[in-house]
Amino acid sequence: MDCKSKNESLILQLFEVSALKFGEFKLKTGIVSPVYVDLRVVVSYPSLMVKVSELLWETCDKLGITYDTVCGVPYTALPLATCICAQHNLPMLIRRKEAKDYGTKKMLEGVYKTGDRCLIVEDVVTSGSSVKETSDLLKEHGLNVTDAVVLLNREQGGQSNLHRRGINLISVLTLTEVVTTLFQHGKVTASDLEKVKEFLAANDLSKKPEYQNGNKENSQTVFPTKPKTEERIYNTAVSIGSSYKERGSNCQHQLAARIFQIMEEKQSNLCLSADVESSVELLELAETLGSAVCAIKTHVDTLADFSYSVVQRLVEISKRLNFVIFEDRKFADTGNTVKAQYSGGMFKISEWADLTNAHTISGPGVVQGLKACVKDKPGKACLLIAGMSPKGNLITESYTDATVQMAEENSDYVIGFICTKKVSNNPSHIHFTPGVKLQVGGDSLGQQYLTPDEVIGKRGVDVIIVGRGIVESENRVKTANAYRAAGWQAYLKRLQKK
Ligand code: 5BU
Repeated sequence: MDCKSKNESLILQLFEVSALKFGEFKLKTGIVSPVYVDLRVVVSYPSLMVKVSELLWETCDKLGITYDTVCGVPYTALPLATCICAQHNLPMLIRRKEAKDYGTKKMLEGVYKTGDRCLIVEDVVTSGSSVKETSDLLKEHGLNVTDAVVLLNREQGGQSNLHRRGINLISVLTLTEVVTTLFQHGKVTASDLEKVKEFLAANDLSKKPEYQNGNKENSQTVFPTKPKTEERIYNTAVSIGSSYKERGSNCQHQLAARIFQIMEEKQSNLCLSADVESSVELLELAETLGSAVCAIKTHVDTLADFSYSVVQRLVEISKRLNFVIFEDRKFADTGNTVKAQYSGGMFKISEWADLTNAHTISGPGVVQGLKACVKDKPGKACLLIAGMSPKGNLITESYTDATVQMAEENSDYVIGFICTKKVSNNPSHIHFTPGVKLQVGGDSLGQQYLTPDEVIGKRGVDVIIVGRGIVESENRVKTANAYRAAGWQAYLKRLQKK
């Protein structure tokens, strides 16, 4: 059975045993939630418990996560951790919630040594605070915690909250996947589906300071009564039509904020696509055009004479001339493979590229795999390919929508899109558009060009990516400045229209 059908069958079973309930649930605070998740019942169904624990283990295994020991967050995840460890012959630790009032008073039971890597196992993550508490205790005991695996991510900000603490959250299921699958199987109504989506949109706990540090994981008790509409997801005065400056000062991701800031400072929304075969030429382009651009995009695998020192020099120039390095690698494989491609081989892209990009065709594992390489590097990020410029490309509207959803679920690493028009209303998302020239047209191999005015002014994107329009021009400096001016004017005009 493939991963998708395994998840599907698990979701249906969880629904059958009433671990997932839909309707109106008045919670402790009097607030009404459209969904209630109670995975405690799983212990009463042994084959389901084994299935859940196998999926937790497999998900980590596919991503190549390594660890020396496992600890379940008490209490629901304790039996899950036990099954994983018994089945795969792994040592386990038990975290006590309360210290014993007799004997050793230990909060952590089991055998371990300082520096051991411990994988945390959890049933449901909302704000992430229970995982954080467990991680704090493990760290106090000298263990190293970098990854946590959860059966169900409620997509309410737990992932970003944990990422901020250096913990990579790996999830088997998301609430959106759960409710969508149940809808597809006729188990919940379209209205249930809509209510959950609206509810999620309105309840991102990563934006609420009390959930960033506190002990409020049981946030099933604090949902608001009224779901908000799509327009209200981004509950701030800043919209996608606001200035780069405003958007930059309101976005969470370090690299997104930096790109907005560079654009504003240099008055440039131009990304040079430095598509050349010689390292000398690449460095020359960076030296001569670096001050006119916000980013330089590379295809390092087209350099005939690649050596690692070239990218080291490029990094030095990028710091001096203040631009971002974007390796247009278009990762598209399994999580495990992209992880090796991003951090390894001769290119070691994750070491020097600030930004890279990925196709979403292979599902969320691609993002998880990439993210795993840079979890200690908050200045690294990725764009998802939500649209392409070439004629006849196979990207459909639903593919684009699913890609945007994937970006939302990975806001700790995904900061925007490659696209040909605005695809997201989230003001933190940066839209990068290739296939741009001062004259519309195309090449003989399917490339299609639109003007800066069209893509920035009319289609609402943020950054123009220009390659041959500059690289093949007679005077690269002059032409780059012409593109910079055209992109910036189109942006200013758009702001005025607002
Ligand atoms: P051009 O010379 O301006 O056509 O170069 C465009 C660059 O953008 C080139 O490096 C492409 O690989 C890249 N590109 C694109 O043109 N269209 C797409 O849809 C994507 C990337 Br994704």
